[in-house]
Order: sequence, then C-alpha cells, then structure tokens
Amino acid sequence: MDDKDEIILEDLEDQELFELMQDDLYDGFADEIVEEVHEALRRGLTPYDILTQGLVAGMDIVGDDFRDGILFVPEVLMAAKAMKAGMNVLRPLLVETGAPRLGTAVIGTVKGDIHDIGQNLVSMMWEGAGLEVHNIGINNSVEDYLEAVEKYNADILGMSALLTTTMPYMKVVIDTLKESGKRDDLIVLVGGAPLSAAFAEEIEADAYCADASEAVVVAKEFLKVRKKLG
Ligand code: B1M
Repeated sequence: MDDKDEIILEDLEDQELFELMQDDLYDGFADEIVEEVHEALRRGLTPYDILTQGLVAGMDIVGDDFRDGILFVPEVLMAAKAMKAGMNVLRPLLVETGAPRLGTAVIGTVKGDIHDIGQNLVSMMWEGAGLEVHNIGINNSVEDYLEAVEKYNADILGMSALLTTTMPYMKVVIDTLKESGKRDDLIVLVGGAPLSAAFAEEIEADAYCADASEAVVVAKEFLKVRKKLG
C-alpha cells in the first residue's frame, strides 16, 4: 500500500488539502484531483479558492520545474490533464449565473501556441460573470479570430499567448483588425504569462489582464463604458 492510500481526505486541514492537490497535480493524478476538489467543495471552500490555491498553485510548481529541466513535456501534459479534470468539476459552479447577459466575447490562443488552460479559465470566469463566451481554442490565425468575431457579433476579443515567440502574433491580429476597419468596434483584451501592460499598450490592445479575475473586472469596466456611450 503506498502512502497516498492511507490519506483520509476528511482528516486534512484545508491547507493540507490544498498542498495535497498541488502534489497530485504535479504527479498528474487526475482521479485524485477530482476527489480532492469534491472534498474541498463539500467543506464549503469556494470554487475560486480551490482553483487558485489548489490547482493554479500546483501548476505554478510544475511550471518552475519544467523551466528548470526537472519535468518534461509528457509529465507536464499529465499535470495539464489533471488540472483540466479538476476544472471540469468546478466549471458548472464558476459559470453558474442568473445575471442577464452583459455582452459577447470571443477568446482563443494565438497561432503557434497550444497552451489553453489559462484561456479556458478566463472563459469560465467570463461566463460566470454573465458574458456569452465563444472559446475558439488554440492555434488561431487572424482569419479564425476575424471569422469568430463576425459570426458571434462579439463585443470583446480575448487573446492568449504563453510563449514569447507567439505573443507578437497578437499585433498581427490587431493590425489586421485596423486595416479592415473593425478595430474600433471591439474591446481587445490580452493575457498570458509572458505578457505585460506595456506590451498590451505597444500592440494597441485595450488592456492586459494578469489573471482570470482581472479579466472579469476589466471586461465589465469596458462593457460599462461602451453601454453608456452606445
Ligand atoms: Co509549456 N511553456 N511549452 N506546455 N507550459 C510554458 C508557458 C513555459 C513558461 C514553461 C517554462 O519554461 N517555465 C515555457 C515558455 C517559455 C517562454 O516562451 N518564455 C513553455 C514552453 C517552452 C513550452 C514548449 C515550447 C516546450 C517544448 O515543446 N519544448 C511547448 C510549446 C508548445 C506550443 O504551444 N507550440 C510547450 C508545451 C506545453 C504542454 C503542451 C506540455 C502544456 C500545455 C497543455 C495545455 O495548455 N493544454 C504546457 C504547460 C502546461 C506549461 C506551463 C507549465 C503551465 C501553463 C498553464 O497552464 N498555467 C507553463 C509554465 C508557466 O506558465 N508557469 C509553460 C496555468 C494557467 C492557469 O496559467 O496560462 O498563465 P496561465 O493563465 C493565466 C494568466 O496568464 C491569464 O489568466 C490565466 C488564469 O489566471 N491569462 C489570460 C491567460 N490567457 C489569458 C487571456 C486573456 C486574459 C488573461 O484574455 C483576455
């Protein structure tokens, strides 16, 4: 019997439960993550705390060890799978809302980039805040973004990039929006670990969002201004 078999989730302090989630996410144990998320919910912890203190904190450790050559792509993929399993449990709770629709958003990761956990999180939180969200996934070309924005008559375009090599593509999208005369109709919000407010300003996005909760606040602020003006 390994040590994990002896752990009784109910006996753990909240902080110990979060630490166990971080360890199990690191090890890519999706089934255990699902059980632990359910246990955290059972004891009344909020979906947001479970997400940030358990899952996202675990993924931060994975990221550090990936950078330092301790973990490799297969292990990180297992961790990502475990993260998504946990997010699937939280999803209905994060998107639960009786609020009227505030506006419509399209979000996707830019061309050449297949990281989607962060933008999936933003999607969920935007839905929870009352936005109609169309998540167009990973590896999106200019054409993909433009087609989706038109199809869904979006108020907001959200772009995500996790690589320093893919973030410049956001400027390509914004420049194309300008050339086609569609830039001013849209609120363009960008995010992803290597970005910054300065980069967002440089590419003429409307704002940089450091994390999913900031993405909610910023989206709401821009929509409020737009509705007043419109
Ligand atoms: Co990759 N990877 N990866 N990876 N990966 C990073 C990004 C890296 C920083 C790891 C490292 O070295 N420490 C590094 C990038 C270095 C750089 O560019 N400077 C890196 C690398 C190098 C690579 C590969 C090139 C590795 C290789 O093949 N040699 C390769 C590239 C593949 C490609 O995209 N073409 C690669 C592959 C992968 C996996 C497939 C194994 C996997 C992705 C699985 C998936 O997403 N389905 C993976 C993962 C998981 C990571 C790390 C470990 C974790 C990313 C993550 O999910 N974080 C990452 C290290 C790190 O970031 N610390 C790393 C959790 C998530 C909740 O946070 O995505 O930052 P984040 O999202 C946040 C905010 O940034 C913000 O809100 C989110 C929630 O709070 N946000 C937005 C994000 N998007 C937003 C959009 C918005 C608003 C806010 O719109 C409005």
